[in-house]
Amino acid sequence: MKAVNLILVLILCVGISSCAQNKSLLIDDFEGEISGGAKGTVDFGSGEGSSVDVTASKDIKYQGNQSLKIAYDAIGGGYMWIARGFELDAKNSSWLVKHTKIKWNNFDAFSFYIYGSNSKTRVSIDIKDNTDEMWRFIFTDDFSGWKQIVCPLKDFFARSDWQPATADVNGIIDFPVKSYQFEPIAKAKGTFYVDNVELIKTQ
Ligand SMILES: [Ca+2]
Ligand SMILES: [Ca+2]
Repeated sequence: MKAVNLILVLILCVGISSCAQNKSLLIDDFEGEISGGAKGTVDFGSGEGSSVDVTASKDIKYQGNQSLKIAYDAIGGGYMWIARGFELDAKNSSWLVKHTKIKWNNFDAFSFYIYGSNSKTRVSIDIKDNTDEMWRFIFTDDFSGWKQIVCPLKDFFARSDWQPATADVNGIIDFPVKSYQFEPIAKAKGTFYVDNVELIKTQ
């Protein structure tokens, strides 16, 4: 009986450890209303001549009924942001999971499903940490169709061009992360789509 118990314990341990390695947490899926403004579900805007339009896409989607469609025109000297998360101006832009309820130590990367058009546009993905410090990861739209973009936390770098006035720039990604946002880097014009956003464990 002891040997059988030992085997059962071993099987259980292997099961638990493989579950831990494959752990992922869906934090955004872009189902439901997509809208801007103070009561919007997406916090987005632009300035200095750049423009952006954010809508739901029912035809091009990775999962569910829709994805987030981002049509951008980024000019030199302009700026834009498309953000989801907490403590944003758009009051209904929360993720599926409250950031303060997430066990951040269980994950080491953000993952985004992006539908590209091989435009060669470089797109910034910024995250805002718990000291309002902005961290940046950049991917290039050099693919067509859906692709999982994995952004290891260790590969984010603190933005040197701009930080919020409220930021404590302490050089550490402080948890919980509050929000993420996209910004295509000028000069660029095109469209990309975003669906399932997950926190994942890569190692
Ligand atoms: Ca979706
Ligand atoms: Ca920080």
